[in-house]
Amino acid sequence: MLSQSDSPNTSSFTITTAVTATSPNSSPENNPKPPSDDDFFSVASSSSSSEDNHTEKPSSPRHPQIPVSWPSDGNLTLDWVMDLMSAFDWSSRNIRPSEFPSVLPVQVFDRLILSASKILHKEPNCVTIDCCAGSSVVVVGDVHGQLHDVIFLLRDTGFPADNRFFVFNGDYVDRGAWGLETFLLLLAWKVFMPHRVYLLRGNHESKYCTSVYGFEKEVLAKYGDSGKHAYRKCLGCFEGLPLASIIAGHVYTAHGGLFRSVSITHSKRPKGKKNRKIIVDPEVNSLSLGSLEELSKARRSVLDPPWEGVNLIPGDVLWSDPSMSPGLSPNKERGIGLLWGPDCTEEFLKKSNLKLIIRSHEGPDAREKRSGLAGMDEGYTIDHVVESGKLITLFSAPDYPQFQATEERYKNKGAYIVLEPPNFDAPVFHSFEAITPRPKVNPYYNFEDVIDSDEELDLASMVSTS
Ligand SMILES: [Mn+2]
Repeated sequence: MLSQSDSPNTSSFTITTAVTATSPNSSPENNPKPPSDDDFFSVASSSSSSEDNHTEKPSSPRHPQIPVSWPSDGNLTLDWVMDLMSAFDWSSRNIRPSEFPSVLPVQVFDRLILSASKILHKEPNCVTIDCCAGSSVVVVGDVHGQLHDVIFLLRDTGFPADNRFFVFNGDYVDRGAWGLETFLLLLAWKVFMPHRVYLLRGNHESKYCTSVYGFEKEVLAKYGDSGKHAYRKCLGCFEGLPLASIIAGHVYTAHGGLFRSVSITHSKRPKGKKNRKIIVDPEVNSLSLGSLEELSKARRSVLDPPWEGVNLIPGDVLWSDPSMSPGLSPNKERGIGLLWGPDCTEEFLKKSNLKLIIRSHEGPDAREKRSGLAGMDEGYTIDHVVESGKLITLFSAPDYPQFQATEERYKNKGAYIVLEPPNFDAPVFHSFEAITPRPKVNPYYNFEDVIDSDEELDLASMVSTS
């Protein structure tokens, strides 16, 4: 039903190309030619010959307007955002990563990141989305640098608009090869429509994860001499991302999910200076569920959310997972965050007067190892059904992970959720398949050695950075 080739929204790309053709500064001489003397992108040009049903013909046959320049009046427009999307789609298929500055010069990157950071840092930890009767809200889970799938999703559901809100649940970067383009595209939407597009933080929007799962190396490869500067700017922006949202007073969304109360948890453990890893509070009995009021007071502006000390709410919100066993307990698999049972889902919904929790954070690889919880084949699962409502996990990266050491792939679909008036609490699920084949590109991390699904992180290495 959601086949890419005949999506009704495909025509929106006409806008892009039309605008591109009339943009000022159009100068084909500025455009680097695709390298003809090597086969780095050979797959991109031959992709249309594949017999795969889900193959998409290159969606931007026309050369986009590059380099992208910052609007002279400093105000982003719909045309500008569409042009940026078109430029990223084109560059991902036609030029080398090291030529990225010829598409988005670092000066323009700086302006975009600065504009977005200013907006994001001012938002509260938990953003409130009050939508009117004629509006819908699209909720999106992990996308992990899979640019072409994100573009498909946006076209499929319809772009952000006055009557269409978006809440992204984090994990924009890492693993996939186009985390930079994905993150910047979403930042552009945020800057253009700050009260329609909401970008929440995922656990991968951190210094630790991006140094292990590829985003840092990706930025260094794409921005060369300016790479360290660009990476630092991204980290600064990550720190500003809010942690959670409340939609229409009925729906709570966050990347990992629920979190502990910090008011009564006093850990008296000695600080593990040189100690190795995984130090979770052994006083399980002291764990109790946190409130939205406590969430609003947490200090989220940290490069890596701490897993010990007093500022534990950000780490819980970004890293926790649901469980089928009742109660709250330390998330030993992850080494940070919590596991929470159906009773906690009920308690949180009831005391916050909510109907639905939509969280993300678990892909097909993570779910393969979770007994009692459903697999991620369709891009979503309904994990808890309790008296007050439901808990849903939403994952929006199809055919994940992009780079995988084993022959056998999960072939999972991604999904997004649409919430409609009047109550916005009856989720409509849309599953979609990956845009394949992906442009040929090298990974930015050693995917054969890096463990799956963020388990057993070497948390001690975060000490010096957080
Ligand atoms: Mn995650």
